[in-house]
Amino acid sequence: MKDATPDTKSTPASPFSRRGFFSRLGLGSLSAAVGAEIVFGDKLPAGLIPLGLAQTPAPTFPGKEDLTLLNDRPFIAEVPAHLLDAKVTEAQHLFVRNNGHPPAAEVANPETWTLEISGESCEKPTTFTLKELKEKFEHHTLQMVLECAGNGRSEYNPPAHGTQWTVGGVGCPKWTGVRLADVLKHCGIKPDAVYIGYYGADTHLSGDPKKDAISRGVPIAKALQEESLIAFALNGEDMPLLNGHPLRLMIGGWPASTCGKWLKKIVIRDREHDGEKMTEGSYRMPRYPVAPGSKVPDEDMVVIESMPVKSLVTFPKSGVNHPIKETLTCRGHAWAGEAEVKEVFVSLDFGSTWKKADLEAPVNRYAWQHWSANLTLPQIGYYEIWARAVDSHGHSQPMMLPGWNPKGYLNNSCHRIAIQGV
Ligand SMILES: Nc1nc2c(c(=O)[nH]1)N[C@H]1C(S)=C(S)[C@@H](COP(=O)(O)O)O[C@H]1N2
Ligand SMILES: [Mo]
Repeated sequence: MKDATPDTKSTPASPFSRRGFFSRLGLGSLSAAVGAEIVFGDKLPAGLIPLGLAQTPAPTFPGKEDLTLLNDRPFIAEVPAHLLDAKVTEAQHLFVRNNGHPPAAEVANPETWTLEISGESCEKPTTFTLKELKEKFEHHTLQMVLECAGNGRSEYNPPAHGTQWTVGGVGCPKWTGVRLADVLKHCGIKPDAVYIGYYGADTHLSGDPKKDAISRGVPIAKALQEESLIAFALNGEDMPLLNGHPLRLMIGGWPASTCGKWLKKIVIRDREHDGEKMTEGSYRMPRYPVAPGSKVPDEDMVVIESMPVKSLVTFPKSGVNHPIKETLTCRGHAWAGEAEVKEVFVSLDFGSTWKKADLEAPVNRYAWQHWSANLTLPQIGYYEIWARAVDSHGHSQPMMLPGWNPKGYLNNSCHRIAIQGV
């Protein structure tokens, strides 16, 4: 189950947590972070976090101040569930998952940006300026969920290596761009095409220019779907630099790792794309259920396609008080990868009984759906609100964890929040 405590989570000191980040700093940097010299700093036990730091906001990024930092280099930050309450996720509340270092702002310049389409299965390799792309092809706007396949990873046990996401590696803004299909068809798709792969302008953490931070892709049929976009705007404006400005891929219902940011090149491949993080278990699940902690041979790990059914309680905020015997209208969103959400249920009694929530249709395919339900707290005390969505194939979110997997992907267990009846 997801974290039921208020959103200021404090996980054990993993190398990915804020605590882990501070414990790696030297005394000088610690003093700088506290804002004053630590007078008896030489006596500070190794790993002890000065209390003063508790008041210091985590280092963050302009425009992303409300996010919770999960890692500093590369910058990775998630959003507390209650800040995802808006139907359309605001740019400042969209999570960030970087695998490398983003390009400098001067490099991510729409005036000089180009996109190359090439690859062994491309008939007419072409390089477009951003202006040409925008002029040549029709614009489309769609609201689509972007969710990291590792969202929810922090709950798996034994722990899976990687960013320790709780619930906030997801968002659903409006994306505007040109259809990937229109651009690929313009450049000619050879009959032997099976996959596309992307390359971005970010740099590998090692600084080695020959290495890519990430270079993933999707089968050609998915690339040609009408919802697959090469996006240049988020909610009608330039997207934040951290989310891929000036150009990114948006692939609906699949892991966000297929949505290449700072998009410089798309290759049409005659085989499954073999770029960075396509192979060796990355974004792959065992093809059969495995016991927690098992080692799974690479050949039994298959590429993740559709994301699973999932939901969030975005109102009220976890940890708040609510008067007893007064209606509490709770609400949130639900989404289901390639499928549609058919029903959402809420429970106030740890899953013994469930009440059906009102559920809206998606504004378009791959957008999340809004749900709401009226609850009443019968007496003073502690409660949890649990939400559970069911998709059009009849798949339900598990109340506890889904099957363990080596990389900790696809945790779609029910979201729960805490509430006090007063
Ligand atoms: N060029 C590039 N594209 C990328 C990444 C990256 O590190 N570099 N990260 C991927 C992953 S793993 C995720 S979850 C999403 C995150 O998108 P966001 O940072 O806009 O939320 O971008 C994907 N596209
Ligand atoms: Mo991701």
